[in-house]
Amino acid sequence: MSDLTARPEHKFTFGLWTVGNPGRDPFGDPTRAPVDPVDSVHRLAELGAWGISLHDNDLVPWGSSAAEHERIVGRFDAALKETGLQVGMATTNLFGHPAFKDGAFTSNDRGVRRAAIGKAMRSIDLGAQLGAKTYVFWGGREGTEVGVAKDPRDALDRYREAINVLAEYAVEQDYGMRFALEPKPNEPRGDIFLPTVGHALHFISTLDRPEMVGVNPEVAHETMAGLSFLHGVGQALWAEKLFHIDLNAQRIGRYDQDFRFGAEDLKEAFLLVRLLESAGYDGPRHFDAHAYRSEDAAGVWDFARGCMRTYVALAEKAQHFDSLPEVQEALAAASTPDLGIATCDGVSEAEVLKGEVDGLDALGERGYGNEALDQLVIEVLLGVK
Ligand code: GLT
Ligand code: MN
Ligand code: MN
Repeated sequence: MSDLTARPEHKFTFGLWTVGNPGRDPFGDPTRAPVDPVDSVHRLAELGAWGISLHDNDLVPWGSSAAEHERIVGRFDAALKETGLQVGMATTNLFGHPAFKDGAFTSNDRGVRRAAIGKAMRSIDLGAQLGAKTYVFWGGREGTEVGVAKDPRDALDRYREAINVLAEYAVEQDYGMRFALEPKPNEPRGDIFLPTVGHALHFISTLDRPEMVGVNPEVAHETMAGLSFLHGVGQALWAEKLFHIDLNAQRIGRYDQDFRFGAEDLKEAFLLVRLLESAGYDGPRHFDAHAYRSEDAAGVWDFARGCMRTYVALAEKAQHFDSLPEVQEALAAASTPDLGIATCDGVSEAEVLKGEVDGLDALGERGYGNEALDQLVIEVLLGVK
């Protein structure tokens, strides 16, 4: 039996809101008691996590006085120091307050937009104080149900303005932070701006400081849109923009399920872990998921342990898979390594390339062995190979 115990070097992190999720849904009340963030720090450290992430208001409830703020942050910081847990990323709650009902950075109300930027600045200060080097922006309310109410071009101008101002602020304060934008297609808004990794990557290229901003893709979000998460992450890596990642599980076509990592589509989870590990991704493996609503307090820690064990197991399976000679043969039969070779030497070859069109009939004869290759993935996952 392999040892699937999580260790800090695996760089696993959890949001305070994930293990602290009380099991509320749109149809029902909480099924679990609130969790003290300090307890979450201790429990996660015991389970072998490397770090934690937070929204400003996960830690300091909205409406706390300055004195309460100081006391809460001091107590939390002491727990971090005691356990050695890091803050892998920080973010702002720009979705919970009623004022953000029409959006935060993209609200039609200029006053709301200004307050949203101010709230993010305060929250960036808090993140910096706790040592966060990555700052995430999930624009959950940045969208609309009523297309006629917002010109998407104006909304993108305002979104860009907010990120530019905040990037400038973080640089001015010398926080040494990078930003990561988290795409999502819908929920809680009917349609959200920057719905996919691809939209976000292009948006980043239009910013004042594009080098400082990357993406934070989430399994559930790309999958909700019916897209391949593997390809989304692949493109983010290719663009050198994978600054952070939200791991969980999701079935296509459902609400945002945020299930335990690996709980759905194990093959996609395997391919994802294999990609992250082989690409040398060195950021936090962040679980943005929560326990089923049916769980009690103990079930929450089963959930957290499960996310990490599954990741470790899949990383091990990926290594095993690639070490099998028959897998290497099957990859060669599929010409997988050939895709890494440049296709041509430039236009000087034009006449040769045109001549090669005549070879298409012969080229159409071959098979790619993909059935056998994919079956190897399944058999490795089933533990029979
Ligand atoms: C919220 C959302 C997540 C985001 C978090 C960061 S909060 O739970 O569903 O996907 O990552 O704001
Ligand atoms: Mn997320
Ligand atoms: Mn989600």
